[in-house]
Amino acid sequence: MRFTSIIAALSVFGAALAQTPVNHVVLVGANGTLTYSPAQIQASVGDTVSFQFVSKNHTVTQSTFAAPCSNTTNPDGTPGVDSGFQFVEANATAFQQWTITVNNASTPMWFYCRQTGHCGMGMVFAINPTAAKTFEAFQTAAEATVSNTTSGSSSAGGAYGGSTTPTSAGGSGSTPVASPTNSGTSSGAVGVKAGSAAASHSLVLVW
Ligand SMILES: *[C@@H]1O[C@H](CO)[C@@H](O)[C@H](O)[C@H]1NC(C)=O
Ligand SMILES: *[C@@H]1O[C@H](CO)[C@@H](O)[C@H](O)[C@H]1NC(C)=O
Ligand SMILES: *[C@@H]1O[C@H](CO)[C@@H](O)[C@H](O)[C@H]1NC(C)=O
Ligand SMILES: *[C@@H]1O[C@H](CO)[C@@H](O)[C@H](O)[C@H]1NC(C)=O
Ligand SMILES: *[C@@H]1O[C@H](CO)[C@@H](O)[C@H](O)[C@H]1NC(C)=O
Ligand SMILES: *[C@@H]1O[C@H](CO)[C@@H](O)[C@H](O)[C@H]1NC(C)=O
Ligand SMILES: [Cu+2]
Repeated sequence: MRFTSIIAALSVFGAALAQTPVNHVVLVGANGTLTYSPAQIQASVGDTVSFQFVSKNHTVTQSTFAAPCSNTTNPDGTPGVDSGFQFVEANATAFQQWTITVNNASTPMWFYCRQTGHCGMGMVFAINPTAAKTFEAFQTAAEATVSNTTSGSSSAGGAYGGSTTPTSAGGSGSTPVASPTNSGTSSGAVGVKAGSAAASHSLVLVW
Protein backbone atom coordinates (compact mmCIF):
# COMPACT_ATOMS: atom_id res chain seq x y z
CA MET A 1 0.00 0.00 0.00
CA ARG A 2 2.57 2.41 1.14
CA PHE A 3 4.90 1.27 -1.63
CA THR A 4 2.20 1.77 -4.24
CA SER A 5 1.59 5.24 -2.95
CA ILE A 6 5.23 6.07 -3.33
CA ILE A 7 5.30 4.76 -6.89
CA ALA A 8 2.24 6.79 -7.73
CA ALA A 9 3.79 9.85 -6.20
CA LEU A 10 6.96 9.34 -8.16
CA SER A 11 5.02 8.94 -11.40
CA VAL A 12 3.22 12.18 -10.84
CA PHE A 13 6.49 13.83 -10.02
CA GLY A 14 8.05 12.45 -13.20
CA ALA A 15 5.20 13.70 -15.34
CA ALA A 16 5.48 17.09 -13.74
CA LEU A 17 9.18 17.18 -14.44
CA ALA A 18 8.68 16.41 -18.10
CA GLN A 19 6.42 19.44 -18.41
CA THR A 20 8.45 21.87 -16.38
CA PRO A 21 7.91 25.21 -18.06
CA VAL A 22 10.88 27.14 -19.31
CA ASN A 23 11.31 30.86 -18.87
CA HIS A 24 12.91 32.37 -21.96
CA VAL A 25 14.68 35.66 -21.29
CA VAL A 26 14.79 38.10 -24.18
CA LEU A 27 16.82 41.30 -23.96
CA VAL A 28 15.23 44.31 -25.62
CA GLY A 29 17.81 46.77 -26.89
CA ALA A 30 20.92 44.92 -25.74
CA ASN A 31 24.04 47.09 -26.08
CA GLY A 32 21.90 49.89 -27.37
CA THR A 33 20.97 47.97 -30.52
CA LEU A 34 17.51 47.90 -32.12
CA THR A 35 17.12 44.20 -31.46
CA TYR A 36 15.43 41.53 -29.45
CA SER A 37 18.03 39.04 -28.31
CA PRO A 38 17.45 36.28 -29.15
CA ALA A 39 15.25 37.36 -32.06
CA GLN A 40 13.30 34.11 -32.15
CA ILE A 41 12.59 31.25 -29.79
CA GLN A 42 10.87 27.90 -29.78
CA ALA A 43 8.59 27.58 -26.79
CA SER A 44 6.21 24.98 -25.40
CA VAL A 45 2.78 25.45 -23.90
CA GLY A 46 3.19 26.86 -20.41
CA ASP A 47 6.57 28.38 -21.12
CA THR A 48 7.02 32.03 -20.28
CA VAL A 49 8.92 34.68 -22.18
CA SER A 50 10.39 37.51 -20.12
CA PHE A 51 11.36 40.60 -22.05
CA GLN A 52 13.88 42.75 -20.24
CA PHE A 53 14.10 46.33 -21.49
CA VAL A 54 17.73 47.34 -21.19
CA SER A 55 18.11 50.46 -23.32
CA LYS A 56 16.36 53.32 -25.12
CA ASN A 57 12.57 53.30 -25.40
CA HIS A 58 11.05 50.23 -27.02
CA THR A 59 7.90 48.15 -26.99
CA VAL A 60 7.05 44.52 -27.56
CA THR A 61 3.84 44.57 -29.56
CA GLN A 62 2.01 41.68 -31.16
CA SER A 63 1.58 41.79 -34.92
CA THR A 64 1.06 39.20 -37.64
CA PHE A 65 3.26 37.47 -40.17
CA ALA A 66 1.34 39.19 -42.93
CA ALA A 67 1.64 42.67 -41.45
CA PRO A 68 4.79 42.69 -39.32
CA CYS A 69 4.73 46.34 -38.31
CA SER A 70 1.06 46.73 -37.41
CA ASN A 71 -0.97 45.96 -34.32
CA THR A 72 -3.13 42.89 -34.50
CA THR A 73 -6.59 42.20 -33.21
CA ASN A 74 -7.62 38.83 -31.85
CA PRO A 75 -10.58 36.99 -33.37
CA ASP A 76 -12.65 37.99 -30.34
CA GLY A 77 -11.95 41.64 -31.03
CA THR A 78 -9.47 42.21 -28.23
CA PRO A 79 -6.13 43.79 -29.12
CA GLY A 80 -2.96 41.76 -29.36
CA VAL A 81 -0.60 41.96 -26.44
CA ASP A 82 1.56 45.03 -26.00
CA SER A 83 4.14 45.96 -23.40
CA GLY A 84 3.73 49.68 -23.85
CA PHE A 85 6.76 51.93 -24.19
CA GLN A 86 9.48 51.15 -21.67
CA PHE A 87 11.94 53.98 -21.36
CA VAL A 88 15.34 53.16 -19.92
CA GLU A 89 17.61 55.77 -18.41
CA ALA A 90 21.12 55.78 -19.84
CA ASN A 91 22.55 54.92 -16.42
CA ALA A 92 19.82 52.55 -15.34
CA THR A 93 20.72 49.72 -13.01
CA ALA A 94 17.28 48.13 -12.83
CA PHE A 95 15.11 47.22 -15.77
CA GLN A 96 11.48 46.61 -16.53
CA GLN A 97 10.56 43.04 -17.31
CA TRP A 98 7.39 42.09 -19.16
CA THR A 99 6.35 38.45 -19.22
CA ILE A 100 3.94 36.57 -21.40
CA THR A 101 2.86 32.94 -21.24
CA VAL A 102 2.70 30.74 -24.31
CA ASN A 103 -0.70 29.08 -24.41
CA ASN A 104 -0.55 27.43 -27.82
CA ALA A 105 2.70 26.24 -29.32
CA SER A 106 1.02 25.48 -32.64
CA THR A 107 0.27 29.11 -33.26
CA PRO A 108 3.34 31.20 -34.06
CA MET A 109 3.40 34.61 -32.40
CA TRP A 110 4.86 37.67 -34.11
CA PHE A 111 6.00 40.90 -32.49
CA TYR A 112 7.48 44.26 -33.39
CA CYS A 113 8.68 47.46 -31.73
CA ARG A 114 6.26 50.38 -32.08
CA GLN A 115 8.93 53.04 -31.68
CA THR A 116 9.06 55.17 -34.82
CA GLY A 117 11.19 53.54 -37.49
CA HIS A 118 12.34 50.56 -35.44
CA CYS A 119 10.20 47.89 -37.13
CA GLY A 120 11.38 49.03 -40.53
CA MET A 121 14.91 48.63 -39.22
CA GLY A 122 14.09 44.99 -38.54
CA MET A 123 13.29 45.19 -34.83
CA VAL A 124 10.97 42.18 -34.75
CA PHE A 125 10.64 38.99 -32.73
CA ALA A 126 8.96 35.62 -33.17
CA ILE A 127 7.82 32.74 -30.99
CA ASN A 128 7.61 29.38 -32.74
CA PRO A 129 8.14 30.48 -36.33
CA THR A 130 7.75 27.62 -38.79
CA ALA A 131 9.46 26.34 -41.93
CA ALA A 132 6.73 27.95 -43.97
CA LYS A 133 6.75 31.20 -41.98
CA THR A 134 10.31 31.82 -40.94
CA PHE A 135 11.67 34.60 -38.77
CA GLU A 136 13.88 35.68 -41.65
CA ALA A 137 10.91 36.09 -43.99
CA PHE A 138 9.05 37.99 -41.27
CA GLN A 139 11.96 40.35 -40.70
CA THR A 140 12.45 40.91 -44.41
CA ALA A 141 8.78 41.80 -44.70
CA ALA A 142 9.16 44.22 -41.79
CA GLU A 143 12.07 45.96 -43.48
CA ALA A 144 10.12 46.12 -46.72
CA THR A 145 7.43 48.23 -45.04
CA VAL A 146 9.81 51.16 -45.29
CA SER A 147 8.97 53.15 -48.37
CA ASN A 148 11.84 53.69 -50.75
CA THR A 149 11.48 57.33 -51.53
CA THR A 150 15.09 57.81 -50.63
CA SER A 151 17.47 59.56 -52.93
CA GLY A 152 19.65 61.74 -50.79
CA SER A 153 18.54 59.60 -47.87
CA SER A 154 20.33 61.53 -45.17
CA SER A 155 16.96 62.64 -43.90
CA ALA A 156 15.70 59.07 -43.92
CA GLY A 157 18.47 57.99 -41.60
CA GLY A 158 17.60 60.80 -39.28
CA ALA A 159 13.98 59.81 -39.26
CA TYR A 160 14.72 56.26 -38.25
CA GLY A 161 17.12 57.11 -35.51
CA GLY A 162 15.62 60.36 -34.40
CA SER A 163 12.87 59.34 -32.09
CA THR A 164 14.61 56.56 -30.27
CA THR A 165 16.13 58.18 -27.27
CA PRO A 166 16.53 61.76 -26.31
CA THR A 167 19.54 60.85 -24.25
CA SER A 168 22.11 63.50 -23.92
CA ALA A 169 25.38 61.76 -23.29
CA GLY A 170 26.59 61.98 -19.77
CA GLY A 171 22.99 62.12 -18.68
CA SER A 172 22.29 64.95 -16.38
CA GLY A 173 20.25 64.57 -13.28
CA SER A 174 17.18 62.43 -13.35
CA THR A 175 15.74 59.59 -11.42
CA PRO A 176 17.58 56.29 -11.41
CA VAL A 177 15.30 53.92 -13.19
CA ALA A 178 11.78 53.65 -14.38
CA SER A 179 9.87 52.41 -11.40
CA PRO A 180 6.94 50.09 -12.01
CA THR A 181 4.63 52.93 -12.88
CA ASN A 182 3.45 50.92 -15.81
CA SER A 183 0.33 49.56 -14.23
CA GLY A 184 -1.43 51.15 -17.13
CA THR A 185 -0.07 48.55 -19.47
CA SER A 186 -1.27 45.79 -17.22
CA SER A 187 -4.82 46.73 -17.99
CA GLY A 188 -4.05 45.69 -21.51
CA ALA A 189 -3.88 42.20 -20.14
CA VAL A 190 -7.62 42.18 -19.63
CA GLY A 191 -8.11 41.61 -23.31
CA VAL A 192 -5.55 38.88 -23.23
CA LYS A 193 -7.09 36.68 -20.62
CA ALA A 194 -10.55 37.27 -21.96
CA GLY A 195 -10.06 35.41 -25.19
CA SER A 196 -8.11 32.33 -26.11
CA ALA A 197 -5.16 34.54 -26.81
CA ALA A 198 -1.79 33.00 -26.34
CA ALA A 199 -0.38 35.33 -23.75
CA SER A 200 -0.77 37.12 -20.49
CA HIS A 201 1.57 39.55 -18.89
CA SER A 202 2.77 41.47 -15.92
CA LEU A 203 5.48 43.95 -15.18
CA VAL A 204 8.06 43.47 -12.49
CA LEU A 205 11.26 45.20 -11.61
CA VAL A 206 14.45 43.24 -12.03
CA TRP A 207 17.99 44.29 -11.36
C1 LIG B 1 26.35 42.80 -26.25
O1 LIG B 1 27.73 42.94 -25.96
C2 LIG B 1 28.30 41.81 -25.31
C3 LIG B 1 29.73 42.15 -24.97
O2 LIG B 1 30.40 42.63 -26.09
C4 LIG B 1 28.19 40.61 -26.23
O3 LIG B 1 28.69 39.48 -25.58
C5 LIG B 1 26.73 40.38 -26.58
O4 LIG B 1 26.64 39.32 -27.51
C6 LIG B 1 26.11 41.62 -27.18
N1 LIG B 1 24.71 41.38 -27.37
C7 LIG B 1 24.06 41.84 -28.43
C8 LIG B 1 22.62 41.48 -28.51
O5 LIG B 1 24.58 42.52 -29.29
C1 LIG C 1 9.03 56.84 -25.51
O1 LIG C 1 8.60 56.85 -26.85
C2 LIG C 1 7.23 57.25 -26.99
C3 LIG C 1 6.85 57.11 -28.44
O2 LIG C 1 7.75 57.77 -29.27
C4 LIG C 1 7.07 58.65 -26.50
O3 LIG C 1 5.71 59.03 -26.58
C5 LIG C 1 7.51 58.73 -25.06
O4 LIG C 1 7.47 60.06 -24.61
C6 LIG C 1 8.93 58.20 -24.92
N1 LIG C 1 9.28 58.17 -23.50
C7 LIG C 1 10.28 58.91 -22.99
C8 LIG C 1 10.45 58.85 -21.53
O5 LIG C 1 11.01 59.58 -23.71
C1 LIG D 1 -1.22 49.66 -31.05
O1 LIG D 1 -1.58 49.13 -29.78
C2 LIG D 1 -1.18 49.96 -28.69
C3 LIG D 1 -1.52 49.23 -27.43
O2 LIG D 1 -2.85 48.80 -27.43
C4 LIG D 1 -1.88 51.32 -28.80
O3 LIG D 1 -1.46 52.13 -27.73
C5 LIG D 1 -1.50 51.95 -30.10
O4 LIG D 1 -2.19 53.15 -30.26
C6 LIG D 1 -1.85 51.03 -31.26
N1 LIG D 1 -1.36 51.59 -32.49
C7 LIG D 1 -2.11 51.68 -33.56
C8 LIG D 1 -1.47 52.30 -34.77
O5 LIG D 1 -3.25 51.29 -33.59
C1 LIG E 1 -3.74 26.05 -31.24
O1 LIG E 1 -3.46 26.64 -32.48
C2 LIG E 1 -3.83 25.82 -33.58
C3 LIG E 1 -3.32 26.50 -34.82
O2 LIG E 1 -3.73 27.83 -34.89
C4 LIG E 1 -5.32 25.63 -33.55
O3 LIG E 1 -5.71 24.82 -34.65
C5 LIG E 1 -5.73 24.98 -32.26
O4 LIG E 1 -7.13 24.91 -32.18
C6 LIG E 1 -5.22 25.79 -31.09
N1 LIG E 1 -5.46 25.04 -29.86
C7 LIG E 1 -6.12 25.58 -28.84
C8 LIG E 1 -6.26 24.74 -27.63
O5 LIG E 1 -6.58 26.72 -28.88
C1 LIG F 1 13.22 49.02 -50.81
O1 LIG F 1 14.50 48.81 -51.37
C2 LIG F 1 15.12 47.60 -50.98
C3 LIG F 1 16.52 47.58 -51.53
O2 LIG F 1 16.60 48.23 -52.76
C4 LIG F 1 14.26 46.45 -51.48
O3 LIG F 1 14.83 45.23 -51.08
C5 LIG F 1 12.87 46.57 -50.88
O4 LIG F 1 12.05 45.55 -51.38
C6 LIG F 1 12.25 47.89 -51.20
N1 LIG F 1 11.00 48.05 -50.48
C7 LIG F 1 9.90 48.48 -51.06
C8 LIG F 1 8.70 48.57 -50.16
O5 LIG F 1 9.86 48.81 -52.22
C1 LIG G 1 21.54 58.56 -13.27
O1 LIG G 1 22.14 59.80 -13.55
C2 LIG G 1 21.48 60.88 -12.93
C3 LIG G 1 22.16 62.15 -13.38
O2 LIG G 1 23.54 62.01 -13.40
C4 LIG G 1 21.52 60.73 -11.42
O3 LIG G 1 20.77 61.75 -10.82
C5 LIG G 1 20.88 59.41 -11.05
O4 LIG G 1 21.00 59.21 -9.69
C6 LIG G 1 21.58 58.30 -11.81
N1 LIG G 1 20.94 57.05 -11.50
C7 LIG G 1 21.63 55.95 -11.20
C8 LIG G 1 20.82 54.72 -10.96
O5 LIG G 1 22.84 55.94 -11.14
CU1 LIG H 1 12.41 49.79 -30.60
